[in-house]
Amino acid sequence: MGASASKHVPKIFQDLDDFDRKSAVEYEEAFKSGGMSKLSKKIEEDIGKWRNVPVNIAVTGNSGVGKSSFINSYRGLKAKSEGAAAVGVNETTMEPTKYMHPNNNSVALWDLPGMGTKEFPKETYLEKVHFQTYDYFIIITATRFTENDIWLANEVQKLQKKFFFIRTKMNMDVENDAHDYPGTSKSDTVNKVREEMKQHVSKEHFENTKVYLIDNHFVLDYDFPNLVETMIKEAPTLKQEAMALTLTILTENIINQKRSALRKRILVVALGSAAGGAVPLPGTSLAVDAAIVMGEVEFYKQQFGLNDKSLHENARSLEIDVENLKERLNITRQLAVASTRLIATVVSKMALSEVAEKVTAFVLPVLGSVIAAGISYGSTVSVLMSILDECVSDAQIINKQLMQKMSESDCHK
Ligand SMILES: Nc1nc2c(ncn2[C@@H]2O[C@H](COP(=O)(O)OP(=O)(O)OP(=O)(O)O)[C@@H](O)[C@H]2O)c(=O)[nH]1
Ligand SMILES: [Mg+2]
Repeated sequence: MGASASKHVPKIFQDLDDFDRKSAVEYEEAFKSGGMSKLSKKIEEDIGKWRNVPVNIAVTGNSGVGKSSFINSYRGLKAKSEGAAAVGVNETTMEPTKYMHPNNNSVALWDLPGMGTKEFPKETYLEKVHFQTYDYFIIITATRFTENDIWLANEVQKLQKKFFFIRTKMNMDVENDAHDYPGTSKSDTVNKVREEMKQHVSKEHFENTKVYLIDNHFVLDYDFPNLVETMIKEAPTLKQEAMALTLTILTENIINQKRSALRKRILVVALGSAAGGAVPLPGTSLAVDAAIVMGEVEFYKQQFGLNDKSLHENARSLEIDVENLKERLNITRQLAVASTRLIATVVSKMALSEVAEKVTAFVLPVLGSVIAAGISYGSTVSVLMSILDECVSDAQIINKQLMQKMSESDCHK
């Protein structure tokens, strides 16, 4: 079966066609030369790599436009959260100020000092703020871009760096229009501002540059989701994974991006399944490495906003009881108190044995000796993939309900 198995890629691997054979060989070598302990060390290093990929986002714009608020929103923080950038305080930044993402020290947003001052004259501005360190420049306005904003966009472009034009405080425009011109809908205001901004930047020779209309207080609304998705899409592959796994803003696309990063990770994580750690799943012929499964399930819950803290926050946003929210989800209720027995109950409904066999057959040609030692590899992989999909589906349910709630409250404006 071995050789032919690699030709018939099981369905489960269809989105894993870049299953990295080169690193598979390295795992096999690590195991052969140093046994399970060397292999485990390598696995740990590899699955933690995304936390060491630096992503640096520079944020600029006039005073009061919402730079600090944007820095907080991107990091999933409220103004009053611990570690949040001070909002509404006129803080003159004298040097680039770094704000790290609470989930990942390697992802940072930088509040840049304004340019054109004595300390930061235009001529030396970019050098002084170390422009080469940033992956993106976020240029923010709450009205129209200033001469300095436009100058910066041009310079950043010349240096082959990426920038995004952002227009904040959309909710204020929507509310003002509805007050001043009763009957104006939210989309009327959005379309009007979009057209105004388009004409404004076209005059500055940015005909094809999108201006993202956002409101920092509503990250699932306006162009905020599209902005973060585009930032991920335009990053190099390694940074894409780091950004997707770091983000706490969950949109349908980000949930899918997280899913694909986590699926790839499963093949590596499960290599650590040691014969000694295998626990039989009652009612099935399978054994899984319980420690690995539990560890990953905790990670999924954190990634998809399914841990207690996030569930409470989401229930509050949906104006329902947290127990009621759990009722609406597929498995969270069971996994909230994850234990092997409960995991077994969850997965016993699924036809896993066949998948487990196929997984083992698929990797056997490259990872023969590792798999022989970790008898539960195939079932650990298939159990994790099933649980991952349940978590993805829960995250999508919550996301849909939040979106629906948002559109209902728009209708009542
Ligand atoms: N409605 C609304 N208010 C916002 C938005 N962004 C920021 N604000 C408010 O605008 C005020 C200024 O926001 P900050 O985030 O402190 O602005 P800043 O650009 O960091 O200001 P400086 O640090 O002084 O340059 C605060 O009261 C924020 O709550 C937004 O998108 N919508
Ligand atoms: Mg500020």
